[in-house]
Amino acid sequence: WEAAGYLPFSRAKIGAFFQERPVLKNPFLEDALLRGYLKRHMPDKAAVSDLRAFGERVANEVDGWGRECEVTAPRLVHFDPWGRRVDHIVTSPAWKRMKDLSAQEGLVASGYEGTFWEWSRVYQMSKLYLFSPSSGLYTCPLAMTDGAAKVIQSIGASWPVKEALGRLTTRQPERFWTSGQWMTERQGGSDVASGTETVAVPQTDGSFKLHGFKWFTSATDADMTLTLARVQDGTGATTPGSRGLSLFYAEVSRDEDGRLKGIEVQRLKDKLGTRQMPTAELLLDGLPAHRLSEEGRGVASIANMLTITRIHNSVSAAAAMRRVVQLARDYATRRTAFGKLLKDHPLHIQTLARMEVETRGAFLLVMDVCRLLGREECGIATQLDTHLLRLLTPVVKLYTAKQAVAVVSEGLESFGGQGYIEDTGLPGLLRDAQVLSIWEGTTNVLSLDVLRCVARSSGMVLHAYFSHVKSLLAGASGVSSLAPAVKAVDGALSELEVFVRGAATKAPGYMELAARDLAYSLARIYTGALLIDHACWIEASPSDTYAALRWCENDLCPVATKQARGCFDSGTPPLDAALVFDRPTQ
Ligand code: UCC
Ligand code: FAD
Repeated sequence: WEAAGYLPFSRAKIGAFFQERPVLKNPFLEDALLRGYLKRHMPDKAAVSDLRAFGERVANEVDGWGRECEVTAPRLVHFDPWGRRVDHIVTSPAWKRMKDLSAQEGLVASGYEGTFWEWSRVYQMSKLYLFSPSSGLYTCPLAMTDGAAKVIQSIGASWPVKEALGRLTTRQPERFWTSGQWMTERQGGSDVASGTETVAVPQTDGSFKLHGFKWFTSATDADMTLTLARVQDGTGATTPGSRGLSLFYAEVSRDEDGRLKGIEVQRLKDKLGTRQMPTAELLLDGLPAHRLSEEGRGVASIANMLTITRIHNSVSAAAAMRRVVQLARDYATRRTAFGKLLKDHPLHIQTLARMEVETRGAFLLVMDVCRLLGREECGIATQLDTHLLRLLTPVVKLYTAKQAVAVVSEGLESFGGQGYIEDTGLPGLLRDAQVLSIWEGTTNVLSLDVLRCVARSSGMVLHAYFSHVKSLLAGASGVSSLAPAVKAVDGALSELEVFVRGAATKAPGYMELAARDLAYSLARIYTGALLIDHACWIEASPSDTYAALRWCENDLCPVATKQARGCFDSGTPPLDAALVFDRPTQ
């Protein structure tokens, strides 16, 4: 009976078929555009072989740690067993391994070593792009660490931050420090100028003690932080608004009893995503700090950090898209429906191709901003480069964040029901994408930043934009296969020029309403030009041309389309408000 399998109490049979999981292969080798881009712009053998080796490590080792970070979320221990307050944030062993790996692989350091000269940032960000979706969100502390290093470097590293700069940019794990970026308070994260209540009380030795409440502080296990506060005068008064804000440096350390010096961790946030990483509310209660900026120059001084973290955000957005496309592509070769593999269903492949076009566009836009950053840091940026970097930083951040949510969401659907199942690891990709448009400046706040930077440059920034897009298009003249794409970008650029010329005559509220569509137009037109430019490369593939053509089928200048429909006219806001607050009359 037993041998024949007729045992009355044998294990229930659950069928012989099991779905195959999508397999993560070396993300560097799998990425035709990344490899093509690097071959075209920095064909340095050392960089390429390092990225290939790192890609192997990501697929075979790091991705598992990332998963461990997700399932072993950080927790806060307020008290030790004997009742003493310790505020200890307990993170997973995998999270700690990520820190060591980040130092060893130079994920921050390589941005400062200058090994690849003006391409050092492209190299560093390419590595982060491979790392990000497997990093368990360790890219978040790395972004802030990079941003802090940039601020310290630009201010001039003297005591006490000289040592910190060395630690932020070292490759030695035992010396490596990460930094926080504590800007958001309960009254406001976008409107930092009105929202900051934290005060800095001067000490006799020239240092300060900070008192306030920081409402969101990510990767709070950091070793140091940059933060904003208002210096109190002798009477205890402070200056309101942006002019009252100064930038401070503080180390996160403990006293002999193991208590955090000048900090109480109120609680950890219970978040939709980014669960791998602790985000805390902090009471600053006499946190020892040093003022880094001149008094009242806090926002302007932390702007360098914002530039870097916003670029990191964009790298992570493009990386999330690339990862979901790679997995979906692999799955399409394994899963059968209606008698054939998904890869043989043209409608499914059309869906993946659309995701691929978005991913390619995002990648080229992000890398172009990294290229500009690298040029600026090597001191070889032209005026045009500098203007473009300032304009495109908020543009790339806001646009790629939205793309990432859309592409990753579509990507989850391509796995059918399995895309919704937690222990596949796939839903976390979507949850983590959702934050990209919120932190480091929301879409609207960054759209307004674009307007401000355009207004403050007296047209110079837009002039740089128009000339650069035209020069990219000029390189494609005579390439017949790209002609429809060139025509579309050229046409959209003319529409944008008309819109911008007319803007001077409009009431201030008009441009505010147009801000988001203007930012989207800047992103889509520029990306179209980059895709065309890449497709003109002598070694470009037919798919590079096809991607450019497909991208340019979209509405590249939504600000002109919406303007023609009267969307920004003065009659619109009351109608919008009436619609939003529409209620039954009785
Ligand atoms: O959210 C956070 C997340 C931490 C996790 C990091 C993850 C990174 C990616 C990881 C990937 C996985 S940290 C908090 C981030 N918070 C924000 O981003 C704040 C959003 N709000 C804004 O950006 C606002 O526009 C403000 C706060 C900058 C507005 O402040 P003000 O004071 O009203 O701004 P003003 O008057 O426009 O600017 C004051 C000065 C001016 O310089 P001066 O005085 O010389 O004319 C501006 O030109 O600051 C300068 N400035 C800038 N400069 C302002 N913004 C910029 C900028 N973006 N670039 C250069
Ligand atoms: P609000 O400013 O209240 O915005 C609410 C809405 O209003 C948004 O949709 C916004 O776009 C819109 N809005 C605001 N102003 C305007 C305007 N003028 N015109 C049109 N629309 C407008 N902050 C830190 O400092 N450090 C951190 O480490 C950190 N980590 C974070 C981690 C996570 C997971 C999250 C979710 C947030 C984190 N933040 C951090 C905070 C983050 O930077 C802020 O939440 C963000 O900047 C938005 O600020 P807010 O929450 O006050 O939203």
